[in-house]
Amino acid sequence: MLSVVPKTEWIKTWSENGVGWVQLNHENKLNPLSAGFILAIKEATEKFDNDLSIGCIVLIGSEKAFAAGADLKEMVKHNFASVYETRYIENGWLDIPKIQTPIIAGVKGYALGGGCELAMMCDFIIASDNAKFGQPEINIGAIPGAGGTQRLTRSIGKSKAMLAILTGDMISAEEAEKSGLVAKVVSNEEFNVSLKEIAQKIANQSKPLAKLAKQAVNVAYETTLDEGIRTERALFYSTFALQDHVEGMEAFSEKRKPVWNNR
Ligand code: CO8
Repeated sequence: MLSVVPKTEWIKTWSENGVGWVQLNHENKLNPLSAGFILAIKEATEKFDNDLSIGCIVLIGSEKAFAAGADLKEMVKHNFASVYETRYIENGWLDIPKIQTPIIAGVKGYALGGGCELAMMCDFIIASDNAKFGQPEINIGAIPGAGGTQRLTRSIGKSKAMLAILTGDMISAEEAEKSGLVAKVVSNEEFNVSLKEIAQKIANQSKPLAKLAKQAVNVAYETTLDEGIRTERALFYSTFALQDHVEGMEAFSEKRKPVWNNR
């Protein structure tokens, strides 16, 4: 593996009330994803994942784009041997789905190619009404390579995924919400406030409970229904070992809001 230097200068991070914000802040507002950039994104998200005061991570881009795909100026220099030997879409890319903390993609503008794939690696997508999704790789001599053919198909079904991947056409925010790619579309004006509210609501939950719930939902993605139901049941039983389970039950009986101890 060749060493790649993380482009930390293209990442802005801050945290507020248990929400960790990671902004893709490339000098090109289309946020082209180079190997160093994705490594910096991985490092920033992992840092928040390892911070137990953080209950929700939000990945956002610029006003123009979440990310318009692989950095084509970098990709053009590659050949088969170099992508294979440098593990071009492994370093960083394979780590983001392993984040344990709930992670939201907040998409304004373009989420194309690797950008759409990065958004789909998050737990769900909140989109501005100006968002545009797509897997246009076929138009530049490739096919999706960071999970697009798999995650898009599971998300919107074979027919719509085929249409998008074989034509390379963009999917509007409205269509993305209708087909289930996006959890919610909000107007561009209300986007920041709505995204913050959703993230805050998740960050205010019991952190271990939110992580267990995320793990259980992800099993639905990765295995059969029988196996998923078995895993869910085991994870559900495990919540009874948490102080927060006792607190949630007591708060319900006492008709008050639970105070989470995150234990
Ligand atoms: N990479 C590098 N530079 C880019 C990219 C990109 N993906 N997209 C645009 N740029 C550059 C342009 O070359 C231009 O640079 P310059 O000013 O030096 O000429 C500048 O950004 C502005 O671009 P446009 O003038 O084209 O901006 P528009 O607002 O007119 O159009 C679009 C915006 C529609 C997003 C258009 O730029 C576009 O179609 N871009 C390409 C999108 C694309 O094909 N994405 C898929 C890439 S392939 C991929 O993602 C494979 C995923 C595999 C995993 C990733 C591994 C790292």
